Amino acid sequence: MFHKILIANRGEIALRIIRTCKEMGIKTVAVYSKPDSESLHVKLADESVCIGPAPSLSSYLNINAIISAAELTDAEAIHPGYGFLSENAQFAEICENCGITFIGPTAESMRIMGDKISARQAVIKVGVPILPGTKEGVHDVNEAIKVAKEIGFPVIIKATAGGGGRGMKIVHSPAALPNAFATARAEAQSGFGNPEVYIERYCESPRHVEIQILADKHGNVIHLGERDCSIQRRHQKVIEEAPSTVTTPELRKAMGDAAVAAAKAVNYSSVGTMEFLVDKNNNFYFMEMNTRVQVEHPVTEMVTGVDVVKEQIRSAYGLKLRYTQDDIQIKGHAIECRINAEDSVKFTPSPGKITDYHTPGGLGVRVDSFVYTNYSVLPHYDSLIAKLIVHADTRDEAIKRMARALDEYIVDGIKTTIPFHKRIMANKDFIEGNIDTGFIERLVLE
Ligand code: MV4
Repeated sequence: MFHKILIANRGEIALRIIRTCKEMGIKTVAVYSKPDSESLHVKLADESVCIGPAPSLSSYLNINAIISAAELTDAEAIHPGYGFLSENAQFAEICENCGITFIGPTAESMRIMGDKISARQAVIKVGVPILPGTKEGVHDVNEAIKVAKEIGFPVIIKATAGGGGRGMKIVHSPAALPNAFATARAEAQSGFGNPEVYIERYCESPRHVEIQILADKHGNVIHLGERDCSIQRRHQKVIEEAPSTVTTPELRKAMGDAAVAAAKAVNYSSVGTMEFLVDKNNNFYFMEMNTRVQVEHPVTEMVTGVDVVKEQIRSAYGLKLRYTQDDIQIKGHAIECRINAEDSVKFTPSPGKITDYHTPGGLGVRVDSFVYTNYSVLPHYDSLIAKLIVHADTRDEAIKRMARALDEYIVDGIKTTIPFHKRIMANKDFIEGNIDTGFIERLVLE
């Protein structure tokens, strides 16, 4: 196994990775920006290297500084976490060229899945269902109107180089298309450096259901069931749960088989996630693949007992998968609430010093965080300060356990989204499992 891994990230995910490394007997190197010197990931790692000033471009995205830190400390592998360099194929390539293992898939798999049109083409070949849409990029407005009429309105315009919902345009009529098409192309250019867009049939009020997969470098792929991430606000997930209230064993098997086939289609190795939309009739459609460990991976860990980060490291080292599909059983129900340093009504950032901090505990409660009393939440980075995860036998018990844990949680000195989560745990539609991607918008209007 690796002797030493460098973690090219900060915050809760850096701690999450360090914890698994410790259990595997692997030494860890933290990298940090100047204002992060007091962060827990620096204190918990065996060694640490400062890689630059506060702005991410100069530190956590600074490839030269990170590779230098790995060479300086003799780290054999780099774990990118999520965000930052985690889906940067060029970074993966540079690591490999320097003799450092990138803990993730190959640069080639990342490139295919990073381009949404090539991802669609790759999965269509193996029979994975997708929404009707264009097979190539759409380059002029007359062509856009022609294909939109063939698909049928409403349609959605998406950036080929996009992902995560940014820059999408929903179009309800031919008259609205020219404007939407021009705006989508301009936003794709400014957001992703590539103006190309494609068009799909728009699916109204879907569920966002994603399948976690595990793949080794020997062609073995299994899935760990689904997560329902329908509770989102402006394409930021707020609550995730496993299993989904829509999945029957049959639907889980169909989606799981599709996810495994899609992974095999791009020779995928490492952990990854296939994102699907599920419509009101329980039809599912492939949207995109995330080629990294995700924020919400703990809910899958709680219901399967599999340490996703440990399997990712083992896979990167070249070990064969030690589970077969039949070994994976979904047990109970898990929910994760993302606790952000934000105003819980306006969602504006609320950085600053945490004057008092107390985490909930008890049976079935897990807190993945990096903050402590007197820690100052920095304004430079993501506002996620903690993930509160609960596990129980049933969904009803998990909701009650989450409400209880949220009541115990004390974070003084800054505003957090804890009050917003308490509201959701008491919401009738949430309790009944009546959720789709429009849930929060309806709740905020109440
Ligand atoms: C869609 C869609 C409906 N129809 N595609 C958002 C994240 C990205 N991975 C895919 N997303 C969506 N793609 C089709 N053809 C709905 C979403 C979607 C969404 C759209 C508008 C507002 C909020 C949303 C939340 C989740 C998913």
